[in-house]
Amino acid sequence: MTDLKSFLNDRAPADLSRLLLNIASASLQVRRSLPFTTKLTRGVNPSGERQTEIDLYANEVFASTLLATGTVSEVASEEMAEPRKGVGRIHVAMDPLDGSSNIATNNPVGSIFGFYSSPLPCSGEHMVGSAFVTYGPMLTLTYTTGAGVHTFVAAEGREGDPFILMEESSVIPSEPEVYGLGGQRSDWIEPVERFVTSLEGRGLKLRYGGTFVGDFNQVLRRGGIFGYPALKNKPHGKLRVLYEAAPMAFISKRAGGYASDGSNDILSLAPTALAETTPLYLGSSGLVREV
Ligand code: FDP
Repeated sequence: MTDLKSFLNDRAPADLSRLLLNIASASLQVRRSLPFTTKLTRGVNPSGERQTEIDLYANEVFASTLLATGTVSEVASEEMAEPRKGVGRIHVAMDPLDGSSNIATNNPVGSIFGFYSSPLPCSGEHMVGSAFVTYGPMLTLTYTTGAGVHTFVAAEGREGDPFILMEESSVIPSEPEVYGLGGQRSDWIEPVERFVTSLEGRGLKLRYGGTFVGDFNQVLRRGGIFGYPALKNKPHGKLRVLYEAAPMAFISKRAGGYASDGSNDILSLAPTALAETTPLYLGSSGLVREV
């Protein structure tokens, strides 16, 4: 069994390795608290969404853990109006608890991290790595530092490093199986509606759970496409470029897939605000290019 620490040792730069190991151990702490901190607070995040206790708790755990590594220049978060400053080289943008509206119904949730070499906000062309955690039946950490997408799973009862290698060098399967698109069908722009009708005709299965991390993870493992499209009443979509779209686009592309806003590569977008949103389509390259 290969553990995360020894796997990272000769495959990733030292500062990214340290970040990933610390994210892994902080995710254990977040997972332990998930069942007990689910209430809504009175607060809203910079995108105007009501925050839950666990949004704030996960934000605190990850932000303080990352800053304490000494490798982080700043941490920007979906849950904070301003980044927190540190002393290292890497700029981190994170969604500490993705899909938190799913907690009340006990569906999987996740955490997303993008690692950048430039001050935020900046384009995805400055990404040096990204990662996501799933809190589902398994606690997994999927990451790339540029070469290959690798997944580790937390194994209960292991001393030291509990994360063991589950899948090395993932590639999105060439035969697409699933699709999932956010928003109401009646609000989809016409090309998206036409595309989905065509996918249904080709026998792809609808799999939409309402947590980006969980929904994208299915596409990564089974092939297909996830989208939160441009809507008639929300032309810029819902998902945030820095905190959600670019980190997952980086993983999608490193797993042989693609990610687009409908016209441009997601990683070429240069947001001017931390919480800027974008339409997003990602997964199997052929399907993303088609839509
Ligand atoms: P949530 O609002 O629960 O935090 O990040 C936003 C997000 O979840 C994504 O995880 C998810 O893909 C999407 O919103 C779900 O939106 P809908 O409720 O509109 O389907």
